[in-house]
Amino acid sequence: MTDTIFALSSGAPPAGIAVIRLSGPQAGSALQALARKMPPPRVASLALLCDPRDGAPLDRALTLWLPGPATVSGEDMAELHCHGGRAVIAGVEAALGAMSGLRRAAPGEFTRRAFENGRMDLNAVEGLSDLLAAETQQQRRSALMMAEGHFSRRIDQWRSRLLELSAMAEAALDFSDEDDVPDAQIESRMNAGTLTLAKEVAVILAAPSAERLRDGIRVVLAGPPNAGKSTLLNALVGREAAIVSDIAGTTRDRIEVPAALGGVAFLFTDTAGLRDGTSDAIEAIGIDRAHAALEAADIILWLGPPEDAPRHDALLIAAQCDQLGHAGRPGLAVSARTGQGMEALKTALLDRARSLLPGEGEYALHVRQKDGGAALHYHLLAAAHTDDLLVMAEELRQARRAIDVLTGRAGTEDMLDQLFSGFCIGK
Ligand SMILES: Nc1nc2c(ncn2[C@@H]2O[C@H](COP(=O)(O)OP(=O)(O)OP(=O)(O)O)[C@@H](O)[C@H]2O)c(=O)[nH]1
Ligand SMILES: [Mg+2]
Repeated sequence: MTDTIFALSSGAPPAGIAVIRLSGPQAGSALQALARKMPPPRVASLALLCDPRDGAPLDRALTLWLPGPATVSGEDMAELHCHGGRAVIAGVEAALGAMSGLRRAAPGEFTRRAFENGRMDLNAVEGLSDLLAAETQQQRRSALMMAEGHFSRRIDQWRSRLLELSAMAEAALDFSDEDDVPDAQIESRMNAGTLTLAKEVAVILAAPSAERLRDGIRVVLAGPPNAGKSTLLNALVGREAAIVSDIAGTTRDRIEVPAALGGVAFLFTDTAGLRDGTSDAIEAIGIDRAHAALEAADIILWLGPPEDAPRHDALLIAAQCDQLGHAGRPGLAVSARTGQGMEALKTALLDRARSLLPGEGEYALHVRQKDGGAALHYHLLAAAHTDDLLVMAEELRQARRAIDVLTGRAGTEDMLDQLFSGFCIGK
């Protein structure tokens, strides 16, 4: 029989209230043993919890009895909302642990059971993981949509249409051995149906990146030595993260500083000043690193001459405008010292960031989901562009497999282990 698991699901004690959750076939009998009565399902009921071993009172708590399968884990569940003191929690947990068939949950085990019982697919699990880690409102919005299953439901719809197309292909193949072909146009009708589906799936490929949303939009500050990059970085992130001096070549390494502006997560990178022919070996390494950072940048703030900008979409900054003015210098006039132009720069950054992040009612996708979507799209297109029924049926089979990977129906066990172990205990 499956173990019944329990864990403290609320935050670290001491706290006002501690929520201990149970999930598994013995959740009900364990609750009955502690509370000495069974509350009606899904109604919060006050009870004096006593240790079944000696009858000693443990705590007065609010109890919930949630019979499965309509629960988050898909199993019978119970919740004990106790006082949040360490000794209370330890006492209740010790009483639970002494019952046979009950044990402490591993990290993410409640969610793993939800996944295994088909209550959540892999996409919803990832959304939940992102929701627990969300620090900005934008991260929260996208993760919540994912956790609530918006994307999962869309994939389910694609899956049923794909199954219909597959069934048509297999049926047509069966008939093709016989002379009286029931539908002469079957291939072209199937091509059209598959192409429509492929076009819908293509939205996955263009979706904003969840990694970018989580880790921050990568903004790289670059330009010649002494341009004022480090000073500008410090002004943007609001602290002295990088050393500033009037010695050219002060910054040698990449300095990465995460910061949220206007509710959006950014990862700012300060780089070594770019110049040719330095004789300093360490500075030369720094310059190489600066080039590598520029390659991976989402947004470049370029503080040098416009003609030397590393990319045509770099945001041109006329830095130190309090001292150098901006006549004849294209770009946004900014002074990190006086604050002139700083608001305009932040607005420009947010405008650019918005195009890389999910808009209202949209969600971001992880590399895993995009890769899965790309495989699905590839096989659908291949099926849409062949008039050979055998090839079509095989491509549709591959597409079904890609969908199963996307939802986690087909997945490697170690990937799942890694995902669930990233959760906290009690989730
Ligand atoms: N007046 C004025 N001086 C500035 C401003 N920004 C930077 N400076 C000065 O310019 C000098 C160089 O600034 P840094 O921020 O170290 O320049 P950097 O581009 O990081 O230089 P490297 O790290 O050597 O490549 C320092 O003396 C700063 O105080 C500004 O907006 N106004
Ligand atoms: Mg510097």
